[in-house]
Amino acid sequence: MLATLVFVAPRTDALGLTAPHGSGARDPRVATLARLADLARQQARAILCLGAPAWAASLGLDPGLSVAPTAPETLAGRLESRAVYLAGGTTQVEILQLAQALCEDRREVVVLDDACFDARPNVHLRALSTLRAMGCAVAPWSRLLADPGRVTLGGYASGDAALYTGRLAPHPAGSHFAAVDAEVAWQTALHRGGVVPRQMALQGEVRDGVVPLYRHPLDFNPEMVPFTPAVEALRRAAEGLVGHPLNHALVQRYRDGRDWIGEHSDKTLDLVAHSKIVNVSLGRTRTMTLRPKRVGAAPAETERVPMVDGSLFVLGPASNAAWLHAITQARALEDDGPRISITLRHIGTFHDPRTGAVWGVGAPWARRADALAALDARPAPDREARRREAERMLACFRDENASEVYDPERYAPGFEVLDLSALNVAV
Ligand SMILES: O=C(O)CCC(=O)C(=O)O
Repeated sequence: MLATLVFVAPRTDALGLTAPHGSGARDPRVATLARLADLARQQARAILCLGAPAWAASLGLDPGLSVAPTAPETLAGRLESRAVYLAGGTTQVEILQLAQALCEDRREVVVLDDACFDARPNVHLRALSTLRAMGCAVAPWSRLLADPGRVTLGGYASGDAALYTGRLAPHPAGSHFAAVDAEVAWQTALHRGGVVPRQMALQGEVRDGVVPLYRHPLDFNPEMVPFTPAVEALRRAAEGLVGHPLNHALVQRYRDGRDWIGEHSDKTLDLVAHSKIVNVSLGRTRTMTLRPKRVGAAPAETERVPMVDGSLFVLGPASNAAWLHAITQARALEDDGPRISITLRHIGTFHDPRTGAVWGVGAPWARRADALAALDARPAPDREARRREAERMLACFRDENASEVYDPERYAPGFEVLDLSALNVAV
């Protein structure tokens, strides 16, 4: 039997939760508990709710799962599974007694620390150290996502963003992370002359020497190579999930918990309209934050997605337009070892490095022949012209970060520069 998940709220006011589930207001702690309930249901875990039926109902759980937290020893005897996870509140004496009874029975008790709350943080911390001293383990709630089954945590951001687990076939040699890490030629990237705090590589569908071109705020794109075998297998799984081609992969390596990427929305200049973006995560869990661009959005509206090993995060066009995302530096709870992310996109702009032609959705010319004819008809743009074009492109990128509206027209009539290198004094 899969481990039991026990939601604890002997007194509903004890957790200091301000916005009950379904009230319309967002309280990130309620959202976390509701996600956890959703996850446990999908994993067919036994769920028990210690507290009032209204508390169970507020998490979207069957109020019938509610049990009064009396007689902890009897309750411990009724829980059949070897491992028991605790979420919600930890400070009530009945909970400490239940945990003690379970530990004495040599069960594995895991306190899901980032899904436990109390209106009085100091009391909460004291309860946590008591639970540790009893022999309870402490882990983030994303630990439950490590089970191999399929889970979908949907409804992030504007509603078209979701985290999927259990979608990848096992790698024949044991680890997708090790395979990708070994076959990718990692490079250092620069933005406005500064080193980007993570390693990068570019792979794509290279056809007859023509490459898909994705422009975003970087001084130079790493050299693009055709998909390597382990990346190709992941790309196919991601294509199966979203149901459209993904011809471009930005592969990034966060060397440890100090590497990060700042808040941004993905640039739509070169994306096929309305396509989805997929982030495959390998290795250590890191958190993606999602924050509404809306002016006046409350900090509490920020959502936190645990990007666990083997998960696929789908970012739909509505969420990309209205929300910013980032990978924050690791916090104490998170494991700060290396993580690889593979961001897969459907690119509609193409570049032929032999001729310099650029055509497609993000270029002034829709067709290759027209791009070539234009190149033949005029002298190559000088450095000042390229600088002006790169400056215009950067201004559009900034505008897209600030605007909640998906508007491909912001980039009209399109760009020929490949990157922002023309903005560098040294170039
Ligand atoms: O590492 C990740 O999962 C996020 C990458 C990302 O946001 C990007 O490349 O735009």
